[in-house]
Amino acid sequence: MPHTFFCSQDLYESSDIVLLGIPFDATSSFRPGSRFAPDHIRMYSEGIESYSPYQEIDLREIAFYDAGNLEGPINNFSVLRTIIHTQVKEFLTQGKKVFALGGEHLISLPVVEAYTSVYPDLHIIHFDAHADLRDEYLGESYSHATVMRRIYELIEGKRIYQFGIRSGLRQEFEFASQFLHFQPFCLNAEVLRRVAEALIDKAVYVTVDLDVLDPSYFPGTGTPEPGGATFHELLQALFTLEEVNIVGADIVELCPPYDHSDASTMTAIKLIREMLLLMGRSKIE
Ligand SMILES: [Mn+2]
Repeated sequence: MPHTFFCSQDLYESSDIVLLGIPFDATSSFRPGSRFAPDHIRMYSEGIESYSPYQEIDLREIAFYDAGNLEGPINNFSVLRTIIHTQVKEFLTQGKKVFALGGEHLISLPVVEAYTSVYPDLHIIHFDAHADLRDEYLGESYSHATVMRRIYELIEGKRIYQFGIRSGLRQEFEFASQFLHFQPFCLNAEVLRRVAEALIDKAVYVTVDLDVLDPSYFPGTGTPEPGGATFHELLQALFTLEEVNIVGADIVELCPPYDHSDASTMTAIKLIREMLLLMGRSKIE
């Protein structure tokens, strides 16, 4: 069984991108299990080709290093938050781009916190079925359902762009419409192209909650939400960011126990390949 994502380079020092597994799912309220995703993804990663016929680049041409999983208390977010922040900041100060593998969506908060300390003008592109803008959920301020609200508090102004949202409270939809760049329901490539143009000189972080995909394509997730994007639509949405300076990214909420066919895992792996190529291609062109 491979212990690293396939095509990972042997040396951290010469890599541009660091893949970091964060197997945390303690606040998953409906169907936990995303803690298994990073290792499951690695184990199955050799099931796809390293060459992308979409971007016409091979993953072997990209200098990325799989740093394994972050170790920490799996049930204690306040401790884990500091551990994630410290580790990500260390990677960033060593000139790396970080690609985080969740785990549940709450892991994005400390990753983004580390990013904003290095990139104070960070912009965020967020793909998700859920707005994740609640102020609290089940008595918790820190939850997969509040993560974008906490990130909003970290980042002043309209620097968050949400796509694909089709579930949330009335207040979350009102909040998003008022305070964020909000494109609910579909992944409109035309709108994304305009966003990409507007962000051309910015440092951008991309967070992908895989439940943005329709459950018919992606049943292996904690909170499936009908009415989502196709795989092709999400891929095309990501490709509109080709010229954008993606300084960091995460992919979250794959929950392998809920898809025994592993089609969801393969979907996640293919998206990771394409996102690594998007992040790394500027170095080889
Ligand atoms: Mn979600």
